[in-house]
Amino acid sequence: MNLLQEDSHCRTIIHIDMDCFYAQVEMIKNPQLVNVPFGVYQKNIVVTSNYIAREYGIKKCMLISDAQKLCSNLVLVKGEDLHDYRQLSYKVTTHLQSYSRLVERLGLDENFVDVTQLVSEKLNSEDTVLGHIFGDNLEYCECGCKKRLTIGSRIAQDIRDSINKEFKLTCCAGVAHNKLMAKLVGATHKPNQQTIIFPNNAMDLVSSLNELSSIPGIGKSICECLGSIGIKSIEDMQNSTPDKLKTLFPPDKAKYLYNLSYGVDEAPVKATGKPQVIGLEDACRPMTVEREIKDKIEQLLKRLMILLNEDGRVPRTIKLVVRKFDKSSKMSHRETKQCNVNQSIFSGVNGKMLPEASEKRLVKVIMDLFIRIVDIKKPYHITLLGLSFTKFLERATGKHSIAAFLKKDLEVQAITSIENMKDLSQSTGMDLSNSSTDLNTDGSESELEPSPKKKKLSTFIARRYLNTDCPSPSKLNVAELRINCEKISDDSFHCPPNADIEVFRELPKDMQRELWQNYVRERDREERLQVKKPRLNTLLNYFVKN
Ligand code: DCP
Ligand code: MG
Ligand code: MG
Repeated sequence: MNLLQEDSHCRTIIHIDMDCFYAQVEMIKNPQLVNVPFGVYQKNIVVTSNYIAREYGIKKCMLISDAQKLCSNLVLVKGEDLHDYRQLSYKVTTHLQSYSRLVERLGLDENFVDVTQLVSEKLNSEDTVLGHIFGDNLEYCECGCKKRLTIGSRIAQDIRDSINKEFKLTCCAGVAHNKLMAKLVGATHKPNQQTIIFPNNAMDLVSSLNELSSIPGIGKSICECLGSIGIKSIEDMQNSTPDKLKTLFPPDKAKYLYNLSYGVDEAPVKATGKPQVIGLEDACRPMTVEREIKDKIEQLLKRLMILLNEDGRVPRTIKLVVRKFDKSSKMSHRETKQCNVNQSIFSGVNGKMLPEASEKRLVKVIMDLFIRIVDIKKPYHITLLGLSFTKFLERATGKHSIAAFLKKDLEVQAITSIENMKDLSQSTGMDLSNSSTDLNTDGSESELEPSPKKKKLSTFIARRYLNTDCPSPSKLNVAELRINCEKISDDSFHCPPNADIEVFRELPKDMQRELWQNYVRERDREERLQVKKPRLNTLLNYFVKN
């Protein structure tokens, strides 16, 4: 089987890796570090260092003591709080999303960007390569990949320039027709450089690696498995067969791994959005009384609100993690519970702070979760508490936006449902209509999703407008939407399907029209997409359209 024939060159992928990422962030925070050798450490390990320190031979993940032997005047900066690294990391990813909606994060400092669409729009532009070219095989393929990748190299330069301008960060880029090649080739010239590889040199690049584990996607445990059937090097793998690998891995995985050894990688760049969870946890000396727990929760909540504020979305769920220490068995045990939170809690957020009353409500919600995990009538020893928010809505923009209007409507509904429950929830902001998280008997986490009810109009529209995680119209069945459409007046607009007609009727006429028109626009677009190959949407397109 000639696997290389399966290797399509139609994509253009750029891999971006920030230079000495944590160190760069520290240099932005403290410019005095720029001209001295310094390392960022966690516990007793230097996790990275600036490039001046690397000239002394300091490598990532060296023991501090070893690093100091190499460079006696090494400055050390603690890097255990990842907050600033994470913050800049997401900013970079968001920035990259203006080049393509297909941006995939890999760790904190790397992103794959599939710029195939952008390249196709620039096919008439200048085509001399920017940056280094890997390999010396000049037998170019006829499929047009040479031109596409060349344009990709110019986009990579543009991306790197813009990252530098926007964030004062330097990075490396690799340009290739697949993710594997883009990542590998980007690392061939560092720092602050970029390299392109054409497919005819892919085998040379793979073969230049020292060991199997240097291939991204082949980690330690896979290497151990492969070793058990005598595959110890990249060459061994190339001389093996997918059938042989199938004795260890499922067929798809076997083929995927085998292909990697030939530089073939069909894996798509998967768009990664914002994180699904924003959370933090703190280990602590054993806490045994409720007051200590409450203090800790208040501290955690304050820090969590800073992260939430930076993220900009509104969470629908809060989760508490508790680690209990059992004195008799000397064992620790983690338990998690979550519940929905009323959106209204976040409506008056001022900067990073929750209004005092909202904070109290939220702390009460969390303490209620705690009491559901820990029997406070009996002695307990809590050695870790964690808090996280999940299931987000985008925050409404503009006071008078439809989103803001509908968000208010959401709150009214939530409050109504709490009032109907007439108990605990009123003071706490817990939305009891969906708080039935039960601890499994084994103590493991259980996350109950809301039952798939018909969506309320407010939810439906708010999600549409707030651009959140609801199924996109593309995932809805267009025919079904049509059938469910209900005409509400003699005007030419209707209630969008799957929506609550009662609430829709309450909306001002111009909003009804706008909502209907939006729905029709989406529906028509959807139909067009079914016959046409999808046109990639850039973030810019999205905003222009909306
Ligand atoms: N990191 C870590 N533990 C590791 C490796 C890295 O905490 N074992 C952190 C520190 C790095 C960041 O992740 O700054 C990104 O990892 P990279 O491997 O990309 O390393 P750098 O960006 O620091 O350096 P380079 O310029 O080689 O990319
Ligand atoms: Mg890096
Ligand atoms: Mg990296």
